[in-house]
Amino acid sequence: IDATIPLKSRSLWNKHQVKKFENADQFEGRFIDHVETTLARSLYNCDDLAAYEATSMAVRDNLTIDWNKTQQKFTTRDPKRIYYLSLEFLMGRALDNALINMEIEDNTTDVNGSKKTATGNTRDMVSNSLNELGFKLEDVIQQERDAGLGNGGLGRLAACFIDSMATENIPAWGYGLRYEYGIFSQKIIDGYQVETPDYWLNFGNAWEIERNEVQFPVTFYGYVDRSEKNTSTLAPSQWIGGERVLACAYDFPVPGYKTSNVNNLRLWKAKPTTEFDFAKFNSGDYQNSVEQQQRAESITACLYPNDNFEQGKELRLKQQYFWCSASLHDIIRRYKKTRRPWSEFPDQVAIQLNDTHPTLAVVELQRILVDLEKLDWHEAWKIVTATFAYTNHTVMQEALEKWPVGLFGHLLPRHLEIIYDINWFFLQDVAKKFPKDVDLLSRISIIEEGGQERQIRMAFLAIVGSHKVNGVAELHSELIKTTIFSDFVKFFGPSKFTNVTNGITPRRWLKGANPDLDKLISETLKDPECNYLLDMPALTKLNALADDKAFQKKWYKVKKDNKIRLADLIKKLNGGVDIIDREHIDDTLFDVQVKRIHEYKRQQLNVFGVIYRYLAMKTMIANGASFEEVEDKFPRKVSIFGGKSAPGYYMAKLIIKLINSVADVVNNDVEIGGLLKVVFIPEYNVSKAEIIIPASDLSEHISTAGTEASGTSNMKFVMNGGLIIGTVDGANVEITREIGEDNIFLFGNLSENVEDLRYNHQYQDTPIPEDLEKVLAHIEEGNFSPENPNEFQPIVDTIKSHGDYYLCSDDFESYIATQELVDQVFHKERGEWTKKSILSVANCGFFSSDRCIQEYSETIWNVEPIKK
Ligand code: 4GP
Repeated sequence: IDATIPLKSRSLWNKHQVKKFENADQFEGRFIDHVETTLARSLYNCDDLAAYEATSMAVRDNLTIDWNKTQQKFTTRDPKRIYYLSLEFLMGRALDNALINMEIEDNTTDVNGSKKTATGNTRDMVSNSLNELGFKLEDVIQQERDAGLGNGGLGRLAACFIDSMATENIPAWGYGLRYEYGIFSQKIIDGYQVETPDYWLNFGNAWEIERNEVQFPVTFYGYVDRSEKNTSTLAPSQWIGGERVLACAYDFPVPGYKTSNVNNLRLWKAKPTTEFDFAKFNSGDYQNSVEQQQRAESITACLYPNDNFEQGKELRLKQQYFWCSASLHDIIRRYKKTRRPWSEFPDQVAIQLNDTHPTLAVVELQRILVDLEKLDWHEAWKIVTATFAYTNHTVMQEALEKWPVGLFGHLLPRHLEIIYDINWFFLQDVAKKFPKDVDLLSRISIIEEGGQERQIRMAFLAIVGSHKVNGVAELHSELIKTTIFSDFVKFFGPSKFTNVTNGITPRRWLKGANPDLDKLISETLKDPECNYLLDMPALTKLNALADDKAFQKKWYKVKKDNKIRLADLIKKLNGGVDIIDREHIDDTLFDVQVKRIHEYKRQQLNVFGVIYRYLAMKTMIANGASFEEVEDKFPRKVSIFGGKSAPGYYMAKLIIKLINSVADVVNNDVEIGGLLKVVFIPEYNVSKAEIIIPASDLSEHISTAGTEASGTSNMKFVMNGGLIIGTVDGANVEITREIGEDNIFLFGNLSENVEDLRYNHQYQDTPIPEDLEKVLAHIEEGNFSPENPNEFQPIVDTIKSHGDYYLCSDDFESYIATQELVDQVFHKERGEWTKKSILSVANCGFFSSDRCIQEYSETIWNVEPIKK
């Protein structure tokens, strides 16, 4: 639609040009406007929730104005665009982040009559205004529900990336789904995880703009017309669809830091079409046809709550196609406005596949080009493969997506034909290149044969359909080349495969989560405007202060205050009763493991370590040791856990119960005099992470070597001055390189030994270390489950009887020895500890997600930032 305003009317539009608030007074005006009109409230009934909504809408108004300008600029300059397709965007809260990122230019003048610039302190200004208006920013912020549209690492990475793309002035949009229900909320009842639905939109959502004008029909089921003259699957074909739904766009402005660039996150919601099924109506089945229409909305109702695991449900595939189809049509509509030929599409459009979830976009683009745009098959395929790039996030078999061809072909008959054709041409090329290697064809085929039913290997399809494939940390990127994708390296050559080590946004994870540390850093660097957040390597200036006693004191004060803030949260969650001993908070090591609960992440190893410590303390006491002697050997420590288990993951749920049962025993044992405490924080999410991470002295990243692709919370902890105990896995490797091996506590077997160790467990009965035997025996005796002594037997069995797949027994002794070293440095060499903490922050610059986006831009997308 061309809805341009005629020239003669434009002066009127310009006269009423909407303006951003640029100072406190204007913000206050906007705030009251929204309270009294948008919210229809008044000064007599404006509570914190209304204040949150009004503040958000005032801030959103500013962002929207910049959003419009940004999009107009992109339209005029017509740069190459980046589209980041992710089924998950784990955004957390938006208001505080927007206040940090948003710059305003204060248009009030100072005493000399010149304009004051109030850059970088929008948050302080809004905070003062809210005070004047009768509110506290901290309380107002608390009113916001987390946008939990993701499971864990993969979804949070997407959220960090869109922040960095906006900050780096990259013309990029994110595309995802607007789930009505985000990741479930976790209650802990009697120690067990109980899931309840997260209807996060209960109070509306001040950050979204519903775009009723952007709607695309999406079709499922049906059949392909293969009448006599339409026999070739390579020629334009007609798919006669069955079910039809509408994809409606909801936009979320994504502000960059210290730039007026505001990018877009477009999320799709499924709605029924307004088309009426006359056949049903005529047969009198009105009720049924309404119900069928309503079913459309179920497509975007809920996020699948699995992390590193694929369930293979039809509705999930429906979600994927719905999202890919709508996004591609939107992308193409925008491209077509430039009136360029199809051949230039890959020069103007780069699409990044965040894992295999959006791989259908590859097939959908081929379908659009061949069936609708009538391009020659091969010409189309050239365009497709030059457009897409694929990021792999895991090597674990159970997480690799596969779809049975029956289910797939029923839902998407034309797409199945196209996949067969893609595979056919691909296998021909493979056979040509390696004519003698007959096994290769079945290994490398996009279609897996041999099982009960043929399956489509989505990762293989993503590789064949992309021009670049990347892993997310060096070790991981090497592993995918030598294991799951080795045949593809052989065929395509190694240059198709690359690495971009993950990163995190320092705006949310340092300035937002840890305002005191941000303040200390900006004062120390004499950088009151916090420009360092755009140039994290500038933090290396802190190296010079690592030994400075006065600086160390200020540094530890920040940590201590953050520990108090966490102790407050834990107290609140515990019904107002303190678990952590306030008096000794300085001498208590906060040892944290927060992440999804998964056997490969080995929370069980951590609990075994806790039980070992507890039993060793009890033995000392039984042997007559004094409190001081016990404290000397096992100084004060609180082990903090948090994380959700997939609802259907039996073993992970049992691990949660074990942690809570151990906590019950340990925390109530007066004999150990409070030297050890165990806490499980329920409902771990982004906003809880923002309180937990800055408070850690030590955090645990202890996955079996070779299983954690990267990890990103490890980076968050380091950026907040927490030390790490970890295995040589994922990004721990690069963290060690950047901050120095003296500043990280590494332990355990290396990934190259994992296969042999597993083999030994299966065929040679590897002995279990004595200390671990004792721990397991204590569990088996029912000491943590007196009412149901066998409750935790399955956990013990994984190690004793089922081959200890995650190698807890192989790493146990070095884990315990390393924990002893941790105790020693924390309790006996505090200066050294604080030095390590300072050095961690000073050298964490590499882990800014801005660096990731620069790497993707240069090596994969071939795109440059848009300058002002
Ligand atoms: C996760 C990986 O497990 C984690 O190591 C990585 O840091 C993160 O992706 C971001 O790259 N993978 C998943 C998944 O969440 O479901 O595959």
